[in-house]
Amino acid sequence: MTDLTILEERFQAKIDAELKIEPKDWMPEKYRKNLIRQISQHAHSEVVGMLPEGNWITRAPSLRRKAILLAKVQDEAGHGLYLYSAAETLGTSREQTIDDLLSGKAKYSSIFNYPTLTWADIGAVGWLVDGAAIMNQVMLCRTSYGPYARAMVRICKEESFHQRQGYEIMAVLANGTPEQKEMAQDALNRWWWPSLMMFGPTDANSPHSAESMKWKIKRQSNDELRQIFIDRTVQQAEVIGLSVPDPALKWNEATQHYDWGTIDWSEFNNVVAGNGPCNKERMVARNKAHDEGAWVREAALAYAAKKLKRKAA
Ligand code: FAQ
Repeated sequence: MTDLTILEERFQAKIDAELKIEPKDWMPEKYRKNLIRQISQHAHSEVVGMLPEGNWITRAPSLRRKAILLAKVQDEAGHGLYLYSAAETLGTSREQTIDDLLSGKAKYSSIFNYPTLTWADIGAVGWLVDGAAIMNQVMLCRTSYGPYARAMVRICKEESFHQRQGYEIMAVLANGTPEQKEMAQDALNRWWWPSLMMFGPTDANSPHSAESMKWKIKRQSNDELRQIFIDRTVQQAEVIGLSVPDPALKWNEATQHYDWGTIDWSEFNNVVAGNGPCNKERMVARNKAHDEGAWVREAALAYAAKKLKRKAA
């Protein structure tokens, strides 16, 4: 047995025993790279995800709604920061990770390339997008890498509040005037399928799943999580009198799950390839924010350098 095989076996034994892997522990290079990939994409999603909702902060229909939306968008920025920090513990620099986003090299969730056209879209994003995010992220609280798992505990608590505020917006609209109900239904129609795409390709077409499951980075598959999301969300739609835009949707007594239609994977691939309705707009907005924040980064660095100099003197 080579030294590398022994190290790999010990590593897998630790994972199998449900022990956490910490930054200074030995880990296979592929485990480290896979985690940097997933965590950084996740961080970028949180940060780009602020844009569709940020678009409505100045137009929220009441002071209460505005305060809630402001708090939610700030939470997403915080999630991005915890996640960038978690990625840094794996030996990547924050500058590099952010440069990869700004240059268009890095991925972020497909969902944030869709526009928020009406106030009901803010309800739909909270209900469906945060709803799908929680479904995906609760399992990540038990992911094998310690810093990621710990970051996810707090993130999930906040996402849960986000989901509820979105559902409440939808419930109020669905019980409002006929125009308001129509607006809520239209938002559900437009956000339903893109939300299902958030869970990623089918298990058969997911290149990372096998290793991620073996290393307990992921604990449930893309298809399993998508099905749980559908089962819960369809019932929530019924409660507020909205209908899910899928003619094939039907409760299956035998499986105790909903049967449902087919995702348009060509749309998913197109959005991920950079050709969704808002990909270009999102990148322009992120680059602009980064450029306009240059003076803050310079000032922070100058302050840190001054402090170090004083300490050394
Ligand atoms: N969009 O083999 P898999 C949020 C890529 S946060 C774009 O299945 P994996 C909070 C994937 O990266 C939302 N790309 O990959 C919020 C890979 O590409 P690569 C984000 C996608 O990693 C709410 C390739 O396809 N959540 O919403 C997508 O095992 C409201 C093959 O896929 C997370 O990031 C997609 N939807 O499984 C914020 C959670 N799906 O790297 C603001 C953490 C897949 O080979 C407002 N991430 N791809 O070039 C995960 O759980 C996983 O990374 C999955 C994908 C489940 C997303």
